[in-house]
Amino acid sequence: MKRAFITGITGQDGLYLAELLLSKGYKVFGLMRGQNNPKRELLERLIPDVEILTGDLTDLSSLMRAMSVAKPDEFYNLGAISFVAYSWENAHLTSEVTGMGVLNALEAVRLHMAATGQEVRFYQASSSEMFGKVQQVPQNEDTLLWPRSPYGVAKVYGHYMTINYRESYGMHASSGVLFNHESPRRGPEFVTRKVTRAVARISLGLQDTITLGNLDAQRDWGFAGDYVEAMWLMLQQDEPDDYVISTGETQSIRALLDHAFAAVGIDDWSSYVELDERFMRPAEVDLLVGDSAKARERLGWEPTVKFPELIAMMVDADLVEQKELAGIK
Ligand code: NDP
Ligand code: GDR
Repeated sequence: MKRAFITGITGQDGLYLAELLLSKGYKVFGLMRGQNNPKRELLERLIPDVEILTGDLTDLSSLMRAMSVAKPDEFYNLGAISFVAYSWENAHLTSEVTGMGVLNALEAVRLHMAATGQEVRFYQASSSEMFGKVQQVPQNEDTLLWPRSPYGVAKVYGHYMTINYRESYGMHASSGVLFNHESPRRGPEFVTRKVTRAVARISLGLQDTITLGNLDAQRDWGFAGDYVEAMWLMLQQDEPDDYVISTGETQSIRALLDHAFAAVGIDDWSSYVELDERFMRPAEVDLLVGDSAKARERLGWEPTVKFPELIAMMVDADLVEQKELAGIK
């Protein structure tokens, strides 16, 4: 039985990845931070087969302790402060967790391998946010990195540190440069879920409007369930490498609003949407569209869910959740 260790187990991707690995017969361990993490209950209810180990990416000794219990064949480093807007307000903390946390994870793996002789394959959750200022469209593995947020800068550090450990120590360390991916499990602070949840509430008469920032930004949005499959595929290759994972199609926030409101039968959303400077960013990433030809060729990976289907899936799930919360039959 293969063993996997996942940091960020309580996040969107951690949940999907744990389900995928369990379905493949893995024994799965997940790192959970905090003394009384409110997400523990959700994790235990959704995926009771995951063994939870406590620790924090900023605490190397906690990672080493977790490694000595999990003894994983595969280490997926998904833990991060992942909300870009928050990273300006907490730049130092973001650098510690999202940047230096990768170094701690790599060190925990390297030291465990040296002490036990066990081979551990490593996955780093890199991000299209590293491309930042638009240099080239579509973006691929060779595109110049020009991050535009403290989060993006921290991810660049983690990305190059992963490459460095591969080159310095011969580690099987791969970095997935994943473009935005969403699902009904997406955190409500991210724009897709913020919109699908608000649209569900507006259609049920529970809310009047939604307040947003920049409606012109464009993102290459895919389905999280597809993207965790790519993570696993990377660690099944003989050689470690870096891969862009994307759909190759981009949509604006306006298009997101079109699809989400259409899902509840509203064609003209203008009276429901308000704009507020508070949701504008000090530096924006204007256009993301990925070229995942390398992953398609070498990993045989393909996205299966198109954008309209993804947004409809999220609105449907939010309708169910909001009805339940409001006691609507
Ligand atoms: P989420 O924000 O949903 O999950 C982040 C996870 O990181 C949570 O489990 C959180 O735990 C954990 N975490 C936060 N701080 C720490 C810490 N100090 N020590 C240990 N764990 C910590 O992110 P996603 O699931 O969406 O993304 C997974 C990874 O992929 C992240 O690294 C993200 O930056 C990256 N990524 C995501 C993309 C996307 O579109 N979703 C695209 C590209 C990259 P807690 O429950 O305690 O808060
Ligand atoms: P992003 O996702 O920054 O791309 O990072 P997010 O959904 O937060 O923003 C996408 C775009 O929408 C614009 N926007 C708003 N965003 C939010 N959150 N709230 C708003 O009200 C709003 N109005 C407009 C933003 O300006 C932006 O252009 C996500 C995260 O998952 C990262 O961890 C990951 O690395 C990248 O995707 C790839």
